Amino acid sequence: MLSLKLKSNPPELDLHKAVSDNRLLGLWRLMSGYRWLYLGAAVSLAIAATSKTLTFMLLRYLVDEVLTKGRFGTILLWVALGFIGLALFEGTFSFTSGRLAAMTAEGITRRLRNYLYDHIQRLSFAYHAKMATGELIQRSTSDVDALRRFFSDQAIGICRVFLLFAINFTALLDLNVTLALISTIAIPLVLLVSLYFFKRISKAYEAFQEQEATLSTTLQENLSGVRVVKAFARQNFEMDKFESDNLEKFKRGKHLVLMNALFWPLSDTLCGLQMIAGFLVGALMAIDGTISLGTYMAYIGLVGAIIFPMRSLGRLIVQMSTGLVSYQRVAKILKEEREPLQEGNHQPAGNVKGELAFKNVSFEYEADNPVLKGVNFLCLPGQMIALMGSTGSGKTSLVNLLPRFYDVTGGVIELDGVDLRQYPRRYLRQQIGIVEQEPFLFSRTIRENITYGVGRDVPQIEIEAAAQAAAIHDVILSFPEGYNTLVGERGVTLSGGQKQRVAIARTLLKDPRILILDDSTSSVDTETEAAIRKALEHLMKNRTSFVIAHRIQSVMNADQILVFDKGEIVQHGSHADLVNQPGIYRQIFDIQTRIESEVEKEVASA
Ligand code: DCP
Ligand code: MG
Repeated sequence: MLSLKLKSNPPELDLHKAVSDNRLLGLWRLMSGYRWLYLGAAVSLAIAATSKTLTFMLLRYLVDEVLTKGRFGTILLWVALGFIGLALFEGTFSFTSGRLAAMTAEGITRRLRNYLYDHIQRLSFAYHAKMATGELIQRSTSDVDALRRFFSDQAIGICRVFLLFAINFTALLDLNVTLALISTIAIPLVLLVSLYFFKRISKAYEAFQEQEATLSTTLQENLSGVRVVKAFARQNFEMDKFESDNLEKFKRGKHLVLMNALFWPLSDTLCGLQMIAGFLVGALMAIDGTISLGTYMAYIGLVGAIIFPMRSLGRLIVQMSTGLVSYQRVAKILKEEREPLQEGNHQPAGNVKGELAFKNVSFEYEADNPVLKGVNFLCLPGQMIALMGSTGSGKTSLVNLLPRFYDVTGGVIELDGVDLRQYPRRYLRQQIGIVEQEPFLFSRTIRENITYGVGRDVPQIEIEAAAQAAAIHDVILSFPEGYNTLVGERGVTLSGGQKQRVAIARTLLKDPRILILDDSTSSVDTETEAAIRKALEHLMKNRTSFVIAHRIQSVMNADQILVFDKGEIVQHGSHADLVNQPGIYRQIFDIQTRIESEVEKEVASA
């Protein structure tokens, strides 16, 4: 039964609901499904501890009742067997207890890790925009590991402390009441010292973890931004920054170690003094005959057994602070609301038609800092809308409203006459395809990257058709392993234009009704641009398309061109309309044609 349970997956638990501001309650809930197992660990521990204590009691019996009274013979054999039996019991059950505690801890953290991974990818865009990746990684690795230690060592350790204390104190009382009380006199003192350090070490550990998160963010950003670092030859600057973060971590680590270094000898000294006092009193009592020799010998063993938990109690209380801090840090993520994917009552059976109406739309990331203001336009199904405008004018923000990465803060966007907010996000996102300027490809095969969003087995013919339409098929075939070539770290590195075309193939396969192309052709050479433009024309056919571009050539064929400035539409019309009126569009047109004709002239003269 036990092994069955262990092999299967961890029991389901909605950790978002189970999270609590009360850390102990939260940890208790985290154990759901594992409490019996943990109880098993505690019971095994109790058996092991009792066996150990009984060994000392048996020792007293041996000295006082057998040896002193000169009773040899079979009784001696029984006593010997008793010692062996108790030793076996102690060994077996303390092993079992450790195993069960470790299994509980592994199970709980495995479930927690899986849940966190899933939870994090379901949080909103806004959350990911403000939360550093390194911080999230730190919390789902190092902090989760601290929680594992909490369950496998610390919580069961506390349990052990109380068990050992209760059992051995009972045994001590049985030996001699005065002696028992004298041997535990320092306990309140040790507790006080522990509590004093608990708070300080908690704080020091929290500061340390925070700094470690900062450091891993720095590292992670430096690695993903390594091109920029190299291109700007900023290695020294980055090194200095890392060094100063690292120094700060070192300082905080030093403080943490100092706190521990102060606490442990202090509590050890208290415990040591306590032990010596006990031995002295015990010896005096044995000399003047108040207690027997056997009692004194058992007492010496038991004192060790009762001082040990006292010593570890302090340590455990202090170490537990790390588990509690880590719980708090993980709970902060668990507490975040997920982005609802299904919410919304308008879900047409088939695809949308793709008519979009922006009615006085405004949007802000932060209160009182509008990024879009009073945006009005109507886009008919299948039309191509081009967005132009200086950087930061709100183009990306506008298209991010369509898949509801963010929701409008004023006005309304209607899709086929229905408020966008009535559509479930999941459905909307199935209807919309996005090709970003620097598309992200996974470190998987090209085939997996192309079929990423489809969610079914796609026949090779379909994949190749999409790749052909995206003008990337021939490139893929030129790789030794064709469609099975790995992309990224362990495989081929694709150029920006190639990546884009893989992304276009990916979007073609998805076959969305609405298409968003963000800056898709601004960063490639003319030949690639021609190939991409052809691929894009293919992609845009019969779909409502939003194209963000900087080149006039990319937007000339659009049904409507919207020119943005500071979040407002300042010009709106077809290429023919806009080129004939004064304004930003005409200026861009003039500049670009002038540059082009100059380039042509130079090429001709060369
Ligand atoms: N902004 C923000 N928070 C975000 C994203 C953007 O506060 N998560 C701000 C930065 C800009 C404004 O919103 O001031 C508009 O940003 P956009 O990304 O929408 O701008 P564009 O896409 O028009 O600029 P570019 O052409 O550079 O892509
Ligand atoms: Mg943008």
